[in-house]
Amino acid sequence: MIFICGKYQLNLNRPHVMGIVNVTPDSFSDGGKFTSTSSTVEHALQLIAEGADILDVGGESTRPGATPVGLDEELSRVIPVIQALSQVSSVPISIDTYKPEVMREAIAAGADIVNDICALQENGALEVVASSNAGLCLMHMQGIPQTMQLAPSYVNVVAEVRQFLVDRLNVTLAHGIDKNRILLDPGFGFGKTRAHNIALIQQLNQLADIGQPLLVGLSRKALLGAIAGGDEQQRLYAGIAASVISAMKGAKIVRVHDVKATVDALKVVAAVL
Ligand code: 8Y4
Repeated sequence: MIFICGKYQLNLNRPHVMGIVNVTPDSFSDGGKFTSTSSTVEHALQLIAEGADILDVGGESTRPGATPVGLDEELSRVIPVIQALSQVSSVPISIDTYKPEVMREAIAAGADIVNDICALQENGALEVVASSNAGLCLMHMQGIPQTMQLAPSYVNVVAEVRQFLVDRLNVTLAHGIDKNRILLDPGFGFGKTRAHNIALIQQLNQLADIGQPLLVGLSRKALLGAIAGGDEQQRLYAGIAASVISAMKGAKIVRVHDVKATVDALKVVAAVL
């Protein structure tokens, strides 16, 4: 399976690792944009050295209950990082945003992939991606981040997530975006209970059979804490299990904080697959 994104072509015949690059105000620096940009770029280069195949740059937290950040603040966080990083990165850069203005400026600054938790449902988002050569990840979410974990509800979570992804894939294809530019993602933790998340992992093959490469994100998420215990910093081993199981069940890309450990674990998976 091939994934075309910007100037890159990834051969997804082994599991790939997307490293998470959070761009949030740096409490250790003087608060200046330059210091936070350079320390973020350094962290991103460290993730490449650890074996990351893709970097995912995000300026707004979308974890349950997080408050949204304004457009100008998001732009001022991520654009300088993408500009600097794209000069020195040897791997594709993804922009984690649902805002079409951020997508457009990030692509102009050198981003190769749009990672959209809203699956291009914001007005104008489809057009921005269609008028570029960027790759794209379409993710499922029930509700909105502020309230999505209050009462997630499905009759058949796997069938409903699958239908949503097929529908968004078809809309995207109808806008002229080539199918080898599109990744699909069940959106673990985005309006899903523990039982919903586990059903989706168990039946990940039903999503893989849509025929598009799957990206999954389970790194440090509450599901892992609910299963194995521990706070966010104590979920590494549970996260490795989740990445390994996902890759064995057909996920082509895993989005993680802990790149080195995940790269090693997925080398074992690749040797077996
Ligand atoms: C601790 C650390 C607890 C992080 C929760 C979190 C996904 C994603 C996110 C995903 C895709 C997160 C931007 C949520 N998750 N994009 N983004 N797939 N494609 N929470 O699963 O990491 S942010």
